[in-house]
Amino acid sequence: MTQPLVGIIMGSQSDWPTMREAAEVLDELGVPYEAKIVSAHRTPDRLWDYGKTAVDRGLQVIIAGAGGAAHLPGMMASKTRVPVVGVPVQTNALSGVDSLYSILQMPRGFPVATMAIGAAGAKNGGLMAAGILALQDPALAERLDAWRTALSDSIPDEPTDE
Ligand code: RP5
Repeated sequence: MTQPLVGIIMGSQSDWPTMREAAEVLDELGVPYEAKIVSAHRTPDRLWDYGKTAVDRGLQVIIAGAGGAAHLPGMMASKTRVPVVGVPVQTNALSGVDSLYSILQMPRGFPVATMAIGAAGAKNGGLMAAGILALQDPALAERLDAWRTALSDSIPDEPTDE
């Protein structure tokens, strides 16, 4: 089995439809990852263990998504020096602004790279992780460049009426 370089973690099964966007783009780019449910509130011991072992297990980026009182990315950043990319999951009550604010305003010293709310944020989280890994991996850098070019090429010059 290929050693995962990216850890995708999320607070709940209900976050998976959002966080799957990160997984899908990593699949497209051929980046090995793992996906786990790790909740700051419901499984704090699991969070602690994950953070404590992340470096030794060879993880190079962690993408952490959570909604509401979204403490997972920040708590993970407090537990490991592996860079943490935070994804605020959209919520029903406050549309994900609660998640965004919970993740964004980290105290000096323990950064989380916060993405946009929801699916776009999760996809960009995957791309951010790939970009970090591509700095040391020329083959991945080529695949990422090609992915970006294909996206640009898919944008039409002019709008149509459908
Ligand atoms: C957070 O609470 C999770 O990240 C999720 O976004 C939110 C709701 O979780 P469920 O009640 O759907 O399990 O911990």
